Amino acid sequence: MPEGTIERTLVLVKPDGVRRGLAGDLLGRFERKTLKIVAARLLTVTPQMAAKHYEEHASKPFYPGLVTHITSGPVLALALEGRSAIGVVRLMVGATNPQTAAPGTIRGDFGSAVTPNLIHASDSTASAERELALYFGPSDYQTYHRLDAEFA
Ligand code: D4T
Repeated sequence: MPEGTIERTLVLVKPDGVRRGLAGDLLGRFERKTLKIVAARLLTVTPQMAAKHYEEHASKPFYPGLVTHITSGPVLALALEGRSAIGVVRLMVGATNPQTAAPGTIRGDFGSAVTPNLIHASDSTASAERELALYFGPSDYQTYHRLDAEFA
């Protein structure tokens, strides 16, 4: 089985996750999985950022509610690095609808509604590049060694 290349992905703990006090628990899951935090920021997403972030959904009926939710309070933005990080994080996050997300996934364990579904994670290399650039500049990234990760 190939080990997978080192990738970076964007995770947002959405306002419902921050308001519920789950930011630390969710970040801890990624750290324990040996994903490395290479940038982090607590911020409130502006309507302009939300429009860019969710541009692919602009024509969908749920778009206004999605933008209202993501701008409703602070999010914890994380850039995570690791082998096949994009796919690994998507697996850990689970299906979009928490009611059908598998137990053991973040949405399966903690969620109950589809708009406040706790967390966002990039779904492809192209999305990760585009989304990371919305939240982080080049000087936000840190370089260090994780003691427990074989790639660190
Ligand atoms: P994100 O992009 O937030 O990681 O979610 P997913 O990749 O799992 O799901 P998505 O792009 O299809 O949806 C983006 C975002 O829209 C919300 N949503 C989605 C909603 O409020 N109502 C809906 O019916 C759907 C399909 C939740 C996630």
